[in-house]
Amino acid sequence: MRIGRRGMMAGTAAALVGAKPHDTTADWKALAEDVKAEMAWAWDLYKEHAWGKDEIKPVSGGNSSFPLKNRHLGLSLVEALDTLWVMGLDSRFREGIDWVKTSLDFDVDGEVSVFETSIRLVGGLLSAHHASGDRTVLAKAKDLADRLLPAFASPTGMPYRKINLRTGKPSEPISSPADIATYLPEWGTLSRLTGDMRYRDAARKAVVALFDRRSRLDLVATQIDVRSGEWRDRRATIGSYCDSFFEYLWDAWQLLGDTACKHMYDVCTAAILKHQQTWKGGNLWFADVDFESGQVVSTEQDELASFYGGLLGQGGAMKLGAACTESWAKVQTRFGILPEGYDYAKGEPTQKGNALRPELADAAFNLWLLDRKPRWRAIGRDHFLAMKRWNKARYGYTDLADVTSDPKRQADHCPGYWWSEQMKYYYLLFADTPRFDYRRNYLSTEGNVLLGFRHGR
Ligand code: DMJ
Repeated sequence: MRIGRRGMMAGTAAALVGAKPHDTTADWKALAEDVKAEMAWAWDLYKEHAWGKDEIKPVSGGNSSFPLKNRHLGLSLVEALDTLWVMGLDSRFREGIDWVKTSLDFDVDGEVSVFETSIRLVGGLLSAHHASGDRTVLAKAKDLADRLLPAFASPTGMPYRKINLRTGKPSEPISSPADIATYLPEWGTLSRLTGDMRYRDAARKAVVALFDRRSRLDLVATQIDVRSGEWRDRRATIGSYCDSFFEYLWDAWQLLGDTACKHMYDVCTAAILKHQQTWKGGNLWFADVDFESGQVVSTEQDELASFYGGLLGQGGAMKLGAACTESWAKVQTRFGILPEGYDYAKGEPTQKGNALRPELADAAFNLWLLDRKPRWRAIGRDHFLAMKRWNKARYGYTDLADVTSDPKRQADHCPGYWWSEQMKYYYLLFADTPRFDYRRNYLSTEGNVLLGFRHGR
């Protein structure tokens, strides 16, 4: 049964989630079919109202551009491709691939974020190539990476934050660990597929340059000048600005067998556990601290930090990873949808919106891949059901302006990662699909599958 919009808006905070949090039973196959049906529904609306645009506005039916200003690169379409394929939505996948081959053109006089463009578009095209085997799609990924590559020509080897796609002129030298060091899995894959090692080498040099500038406590802060290598901020966090730096140290080891990255991951993780790990009321959190003294500077957590339990689990710290994910799952149970910011010391949201985020589902999926405990599936189920209840709008799924209001207030934006991340995590968690190798796989920070698709099924 589909609940009507009016029905979705009714109800109290206590009744937000579709099933009791610790109930780990469900008809998983039926849930997987439901996820797939929602994906098909959203794709068809995107096709009708925003085809080739970056992002649909799910409430008004308009569109918005990202990562360029006022020019579109079909971001949502590219991000959706491997999700469509793994769900078996083959005709939709083919129409998306056809659009990429005939209409996607990166020769645009405009500035993009190097990091966002790489994880979303280079990564999206590489996973679409993995799904389709189509060399034209790979050529598009290479063309885009070639346009981003000049950003790495700084005195330190750490990339500028932005670059003009046509002229190759870099800009914005003040950058963050996430912007600097979230490339190796995609760019290493591109090097492997093309035989051109420049991508991997540039990405690797940037990682090492950043790691070498860590403090004596082995912590990194959020802002650094890529020209001088001088830090411009002192706050160490596992959240926004730093999150995927840690993730890609582990991932470069996992996907590329890079032992130096494994070492860097171990060093960074030991420092985080020593200086940032905080227990409050039995819940595990990670304080923001001064990167040189270790003093706590903030007890606010970004929602983005809720991915971290999955990473800890992957790195071998399963108990801590599970505890971290359970801390966030309690916040999910309390608000239905996680707020963008949450202060664990006060037990209050600090930013009441939610940008249709996938991180808790990401952590649940990663933990489930490791130990197959039904609890992680249940967290993913609750994430999905709450999203269906609160984020569904006339033209697709939208972000929320306030998760604490009753009813929750919708905004009007569907970010590209929605197509690549949570819809895929839910489906893979519930479906047991033969198209995916559940033992040997790799999903990027954007959920792009760079290893693990099984063809002929
Ligand atoms: C995604 O673009 C990636 O996961 C990134 O690393 C940080 N988070 C967003 C989605 O919230």
